[in-house]
Amino acid sequence: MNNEQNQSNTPLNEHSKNSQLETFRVDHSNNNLTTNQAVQVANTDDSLKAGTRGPTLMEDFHFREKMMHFDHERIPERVVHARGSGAHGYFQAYEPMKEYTKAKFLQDPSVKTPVFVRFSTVVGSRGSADTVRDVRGFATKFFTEDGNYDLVANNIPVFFIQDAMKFPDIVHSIKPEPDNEIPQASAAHDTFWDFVVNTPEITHMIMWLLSDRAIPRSYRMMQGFGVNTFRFVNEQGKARFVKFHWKPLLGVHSLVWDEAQKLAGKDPDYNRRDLWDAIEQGNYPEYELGVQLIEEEDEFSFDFDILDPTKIWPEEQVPVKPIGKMTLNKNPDNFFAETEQVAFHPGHVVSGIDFSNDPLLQGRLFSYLDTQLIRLGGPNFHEIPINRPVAPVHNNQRDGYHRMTIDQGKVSYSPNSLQNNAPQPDAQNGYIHYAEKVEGSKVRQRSASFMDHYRQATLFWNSMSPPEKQHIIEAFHFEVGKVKDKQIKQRVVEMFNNVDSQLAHQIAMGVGANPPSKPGGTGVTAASPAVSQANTIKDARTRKVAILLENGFYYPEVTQVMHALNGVGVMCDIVSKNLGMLTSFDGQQLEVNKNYVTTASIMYDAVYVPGGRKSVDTLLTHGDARHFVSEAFKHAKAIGASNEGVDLLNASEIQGVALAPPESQFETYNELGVITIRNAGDMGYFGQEFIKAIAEHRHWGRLAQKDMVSA
Ligand code: HDD
Repeated sequence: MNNEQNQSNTPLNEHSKNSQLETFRVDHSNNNLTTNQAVQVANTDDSLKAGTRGPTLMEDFHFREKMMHFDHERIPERVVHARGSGAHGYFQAYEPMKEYTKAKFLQDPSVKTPVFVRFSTVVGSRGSADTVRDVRGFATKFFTEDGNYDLVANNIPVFFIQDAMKFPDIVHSIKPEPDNEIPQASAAHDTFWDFVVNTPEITHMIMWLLSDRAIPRSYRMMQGFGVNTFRFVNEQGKARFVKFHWKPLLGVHSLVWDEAQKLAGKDPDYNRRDLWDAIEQGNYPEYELGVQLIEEEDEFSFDFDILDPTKIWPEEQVPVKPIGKMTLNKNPDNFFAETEQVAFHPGHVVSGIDFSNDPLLQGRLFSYLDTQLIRLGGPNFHEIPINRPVAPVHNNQRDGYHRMTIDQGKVSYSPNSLQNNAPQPDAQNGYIHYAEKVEGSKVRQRSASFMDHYRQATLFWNSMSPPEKQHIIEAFHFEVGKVKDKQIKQRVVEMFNNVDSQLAHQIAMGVGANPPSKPGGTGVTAASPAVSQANTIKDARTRKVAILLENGFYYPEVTQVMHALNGVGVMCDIVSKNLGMLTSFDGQQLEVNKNYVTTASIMYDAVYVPGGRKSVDTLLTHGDARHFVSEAFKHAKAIGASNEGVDLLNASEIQGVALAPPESQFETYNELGVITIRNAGDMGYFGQEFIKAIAEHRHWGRLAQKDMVSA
């Protein structure tokens, strides 16, 4: 068992972790069945019995072993972030970061450091749906030559609470209620909102949680934030405060709430499947790592406390410096062995990265190690293959459940003379904690600089585009609308009146509460454009389009558009009433990928209806086809239709959009993300416009029209 990358003296590279894991992999595909003691098994269907109708015998060791193992297959799920999906990849720095940190993996742009990432939801249990409204976890383990570094991040840059002491309380309040264990994976219930109205520091986080950030379209299209303030320390011992950011190269994009809820039923694995499929297809997710840096001497130069985890450092004030890129290029071989058993810990740092006194971070430093003891069954979880560093491990820790390393020799203590005091601490290369000066009285108190709970919530609200604001209001209506206690609802209105009076009025209207009792707002008029998804990267790559077809379609038209879409990395599925082959009006065949019962518009980013009289006439008789288009329209998705295909749009609930009329000549109509053309032979321009509309992600200009659609 080779658990050390350096035993082979190969320099660390992209494959170091994979080579280590290879020594643990087992391929069962060409082998006979054995017991765990490697004894070949003759029959695994019938237990050993005294007579064919008699009792099972105790000596049936195969039965007992098989059943015993099965009985113990489950381990406790994570107390939070129970549901997740993992992927392998690598990280590459853009340039040496020597000036700021001595962390080795941030120095050499030619080195590819292996990583394992686990994305997760927070509240739901292991089998819950992916698309619930929740924070998403984004935890990365870097297998560096200096040991493991874990960046345990979320997709929202602030947190619910300021002090880790309150973590059990917030989690108890948001988890299903303890008497009946309802609701699953949801914040829309009394105990959570009871906690909210009694916890003013949560205000900023709630604004983010009720925004589109909490329903990401894909793990490949969401940001990651370290949230807590850390330190970078360079070779000279100079430290700076740092916050970490992951930015997806595909931009930051979200689902809409109606779609997210439907997906939770139709495809509870939506985000997991999306990540898995993208990697299988070679569409490797990429994220840029960035840092915000604040000089130690500027610690008090801001109108918020930089150690307060309920605050962002607005990017307009403290720019994000891109320092490297991560690519995820391999799916795990085994979910349990890798994704379930991976153990992250914000305290897994390497030389050059240190902590700050952020009181949330300080508490996290206890919780993550502690939780692995119950979850993974003992103190040797670092030996589980996925958790093993690729750098060598040498110390005097011994024994414990499931110890795998065979430590040689008599010495397991320090100091010793029998082994020349090995393994020895190294004052030069060892991790040195930043010698921050601290003094103070022992107090259970919060710093006065942590007491402004509303100003950044207003900043966030001010930064939202009109559709983003509308989504937040609708999210309040849903979440607080499900609260039974009237007094809590009223207190929500008063609480968010501290953020913005208009917002509070809107909340009150939807949840049956009274308008706020006093004037509201913080007086903050500034905005931070960086937090709005309206300003994100627009990219059509890896988007999915459904093409609605029946027999008698026009082959050149379909294939020309498909070719153009595939050419820019857009994926197409042919969707029809039945699976099998479809024949064009001139006898060409195309295979159907999905039928209406195995898919729905919610699984796609866009829909295209090609021409062909017979195909469209059949589509017009299918309620599912009309619903497909109407629902895509309601969810603000790009819609394309050519020639007779436009008739299906006319028969759907598409509202207030000028579609190409039957007599129009070769002209591409492009309105609110609905692209149509009639009497066209060459589909080139139509294709280009459709691709642009897909890249746009959603067409919020349709706000009023889409609300008329009953889908
Ligand atoms: Fe945490 C898991 C992220 C605050 C205690 N946390 C966990 C995971 C992520 C985060 C991504 C899942 C890791 C995985 O995939 O295995 N947590 C955060 C962020 C926080 C945060 C970004 C705010 C800055 N967490 C936080 C606090 C505490 C915890 C304040 C307790 C004091 N978190 C845990 C935990 C978990 C965990 C109980 C559950 C499973 C695990 O650690 O391994 O220890």
